[in-house]
Amino acid sequence: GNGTGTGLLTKPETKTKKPSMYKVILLNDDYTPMEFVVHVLQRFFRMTLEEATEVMLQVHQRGVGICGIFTFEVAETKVNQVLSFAKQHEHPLQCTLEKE
Ligand code: TYC
Repeated sequence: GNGTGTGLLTKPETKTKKPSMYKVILLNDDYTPMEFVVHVLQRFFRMTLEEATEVMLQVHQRGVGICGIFTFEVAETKVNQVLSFAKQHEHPLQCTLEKE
């Protein structure tokens, strides 16, 4: 149908399906420097300094924060990039996926 509810016969739509979306969640800890978290948010989530600072403070104050919402493959890649980068710099920063 064409979604107008007229009851007119229309060509069936091509079967498309919205992909499930996943939140990338950043977790607070007591050791990772605030500036490092801000840098991670700018580098991997393309945030401005202002946006990154806001998300970092949210995580610092509330324990968790959302970095962004992506398809599974992109979200999984972002999580791996953050964990790898944190490990390289010997920070315990944790990051995970959550189905929306
Ligand atoms: N709580 C950390 C500190 O006081 C800062 C921090 C913020 C760490 C966000 C992790 O995801 C995080 N240095």
